[in-house]
Amino acid sequence: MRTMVATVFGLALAACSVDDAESQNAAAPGDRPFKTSVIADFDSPWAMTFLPDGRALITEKAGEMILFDPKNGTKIPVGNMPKVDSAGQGALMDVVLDPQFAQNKTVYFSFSESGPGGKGVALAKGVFNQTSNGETKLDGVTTIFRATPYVDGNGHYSGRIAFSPDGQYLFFTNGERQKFDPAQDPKATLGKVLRLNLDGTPAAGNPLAAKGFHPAVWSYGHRNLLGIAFDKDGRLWEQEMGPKGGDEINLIKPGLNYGYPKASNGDHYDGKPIPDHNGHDGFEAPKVWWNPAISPAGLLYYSGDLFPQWKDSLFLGGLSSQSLVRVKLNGDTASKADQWDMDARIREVEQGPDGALWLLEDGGRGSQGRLLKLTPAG
Ligand SMILES: [Ca+2]
Ligand SMILES: [Ca+2]
Repeated sequence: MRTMVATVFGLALAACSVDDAESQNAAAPGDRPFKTSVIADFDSPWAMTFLPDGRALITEKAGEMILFDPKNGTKIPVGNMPKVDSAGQGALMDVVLDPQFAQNKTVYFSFSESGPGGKGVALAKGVFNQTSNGETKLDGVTTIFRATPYVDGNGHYSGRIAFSPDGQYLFFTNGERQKFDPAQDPKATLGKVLRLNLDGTPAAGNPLAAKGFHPAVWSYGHRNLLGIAFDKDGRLWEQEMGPKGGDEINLIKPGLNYGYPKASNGDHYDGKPIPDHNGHDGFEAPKVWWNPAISPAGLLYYSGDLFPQWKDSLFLGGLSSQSLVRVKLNGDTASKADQWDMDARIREVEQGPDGALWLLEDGGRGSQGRLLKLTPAG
């Protein structure tokens, strides 16, 4: 009896939703499957991650890390953060939890700093500690890896972090610092995806070490790598802000050369052409690229249940495009799926404990730095 009622209801709902979908398509093309709630306001936020208890760590560009509780809106600054050089594109950048966080309370984060030779991006870790009076800090903060070399300028640091699915390795992105050629320089970590041990030392067995590359290098020929994420099958996906008309999604494989600045489907912003990828130039071509640019920021592999239609998708924020972008994966291939206008530069996309999508607006160019929560439209 119960089953029958459910079936009848199911049919009725299915009929309704077809009608609704058709009328909505006629009236409002591109209608979105989510509703957006404004949760909080931050000062140029850059990245976020959720703690197991549902609170979140959120980084702000100028160097503050904030412990935020979505249940009551409480914000507590996290103490002991290092000095950040946040000029230009510099920032306190990514923040991720150790996969064993429940046991070891370890937090990894990245930031730009001044040092010998100029500036560069660094990776650090510390132990989360909240005392009974609420005071919150990272204990034993240690910088465990620094890009090499440090150079002048304030651009293309990258600085995104991802753990391998087995929890044994840290993948860390170093941008080419708007210097172009370092992306092809074997000795520089600039313009590279790196694979590190959890103490920041280069992982043994990296694919190019025997060829004279810096021992941390996993792949090379990248520009400004602003997102990195593993999918459910252990593939490593990366997005990078390319030259004009050359923003990319890449499937990262060990030892491969992704071409920059020798090959790109875009061209230099000063108008100088760059040969397009052609499949037989020795460079790994992107799986998806955008022209005109979307200016991607952040990369999330969606694994939640709240939006079942989004299974096996990548999400990117769009800066210049002021959008949220979905890319559908299918094995080793990827294709553009959705691009929703968000009326603000989107810097970060994160998945919440219940499968909701959380976005951080950038603080620049009129955007307000808000934290947004996306849940299914009613
Ligand atoms: Ca994040
Ligand atoms: Ca080109």
